[in-house]
Amino acid sequence: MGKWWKKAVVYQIYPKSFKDTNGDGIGDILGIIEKLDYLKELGVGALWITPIYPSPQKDNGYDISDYQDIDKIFGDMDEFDKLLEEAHKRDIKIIMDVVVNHTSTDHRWFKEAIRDPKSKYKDYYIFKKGKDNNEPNNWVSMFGGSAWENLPGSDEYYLHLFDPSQADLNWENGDLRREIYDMASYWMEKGVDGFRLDVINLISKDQEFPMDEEDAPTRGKKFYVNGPRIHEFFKEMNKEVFSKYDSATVGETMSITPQIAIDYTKPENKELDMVFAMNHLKADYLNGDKWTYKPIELKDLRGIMTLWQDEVNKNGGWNSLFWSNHDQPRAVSRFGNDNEYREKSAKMLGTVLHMLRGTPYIYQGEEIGMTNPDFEKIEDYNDIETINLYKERIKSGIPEEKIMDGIRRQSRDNARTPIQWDSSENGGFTKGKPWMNISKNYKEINVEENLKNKDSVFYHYKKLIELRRNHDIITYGEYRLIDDESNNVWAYIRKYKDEMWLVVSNFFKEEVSYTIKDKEVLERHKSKIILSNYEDSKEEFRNIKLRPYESIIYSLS
Ligand code: TEU
Ligand code: CA
Repeated sequence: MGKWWKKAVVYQIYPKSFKDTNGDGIGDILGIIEKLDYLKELGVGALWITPIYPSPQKDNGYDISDYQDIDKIFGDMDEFDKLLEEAHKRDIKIIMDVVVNHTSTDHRWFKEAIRDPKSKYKDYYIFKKGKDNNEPNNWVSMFGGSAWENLPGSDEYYLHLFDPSQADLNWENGDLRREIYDMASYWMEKGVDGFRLDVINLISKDQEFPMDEEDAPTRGKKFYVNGPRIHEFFKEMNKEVFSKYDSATVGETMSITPQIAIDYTKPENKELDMVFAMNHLKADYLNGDKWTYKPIELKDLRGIMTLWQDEVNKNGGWNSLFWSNHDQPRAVSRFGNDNEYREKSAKMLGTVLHMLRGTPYIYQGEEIGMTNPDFEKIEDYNDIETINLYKERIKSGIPEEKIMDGIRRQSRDNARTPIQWDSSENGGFTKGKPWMNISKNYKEINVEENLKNKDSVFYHYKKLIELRRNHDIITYGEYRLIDDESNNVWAYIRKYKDEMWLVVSNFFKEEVSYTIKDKEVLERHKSKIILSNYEDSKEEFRNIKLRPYESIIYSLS
């Protein structure tokens, strides 16, 4: 208890698309500084900034070529120092994003490893000899194709779980680990407040590098996710770096269960503070395929999120709460209604998430209800995963319209269009040509409009953040689902000391009559509305007529 990151709301910035100040069409550090007052007005306690280190930008910065500098497209170290100072002046913390599972093949270590096979840097990566003129094993890359890249003119391959330009690091090597810890300490000494650690549960690989006998689309995964030495590496990193600071670490993780999350985040284990678990973001995958759509069943979504609330909370771990990030579609388009009920459903989603137990993350633009852009053609997309997928599926004969339908729904670019600041050209994001097209709806949906209208999504988010600041029940209270039957309503309570809050939300556009059957709730007789997305919601909480996407927080006594 008492940790700052348990009370804070974190706002994720994808700098490329946040705010451009020099007209090159790419958002920059000065753009973040310019908008700090806006973020202060929203009330967030910390910013998570996706990678801004030098990078060839093949994967928008998740391909780092120098860990201890700033990419020129974003600015320089003086500007970064200024950002730190200006953020701290406003009581906003800065969480850096770092990728230590792999580096760009433009990193000096990798170049040295290739240039001089005897250099110590060779063992910083995972080079293996091929087998009978084939790859060392049959693992596949998360971005399609083999996970191994051949060094031209040799029988050697290096491992890349992502793009061939992202070479996996060899965490078995103690010197490499030392370099990583020194690098992280360098940023901590500068005054940053923590790290988001990219795909951090992939760093320990099974050293046998076995063939995967199962013919799954993710072949190899079981040999590198939550691998043999993972706890040892987390503990070492914690001891060498984070234990020395009042910092927050949040690990991005893949394929985990609540039990694994607890093991990573239990304070006494001294590993990570929080993890991002993606389980609830697969509710619309048909048979596990991200690109084939299945309508979301509220029961599934609520069930997964409740399981995480129950298990992790009871066992001393800590959840991170999020609907979206830079790899995901826009929350309102995916879980709400981005037409008629855009504002209502965006507010409902905000309420449901922010009243859960854990640390909420807001992805830039979510606070104004930004939507997926619905781009027409593949040329409008930029993301490496999307482009590879498109090529792969065209080759395998899948009709283009079907592929594009999947891309429109699921492409990571949905989240990466520039922030819509106002109704001027390019939504006020840049005076130049934006690196990626802005969504066509920027004239209606933008920050300026939101700030003018006291009833906007922005002010709803601001209230949710304020509530968290002022009411310990949100941070520390127990969560309990009071109904796992309803197909359209998610109703839960929070309890702390003698306080009880009830959160009831309609996830659909059809009106619904909802009757509370929970005994403990019915023992309470008086109610006060803490927040609703309708002006005239009624205090009667036992039988509620919920209008489209209506979402109400009651305090019961
Ligand atoms: O993402 C990890 C990851 O594999 C998925 O989230 C992926 O983006 C996608 O959803 C698979 O369908 C992290 C970063 O968040 C992402 O931006 C990077 O591209 C990736 O690691 C590699 O560094
Ligand atoms: Ca710029």
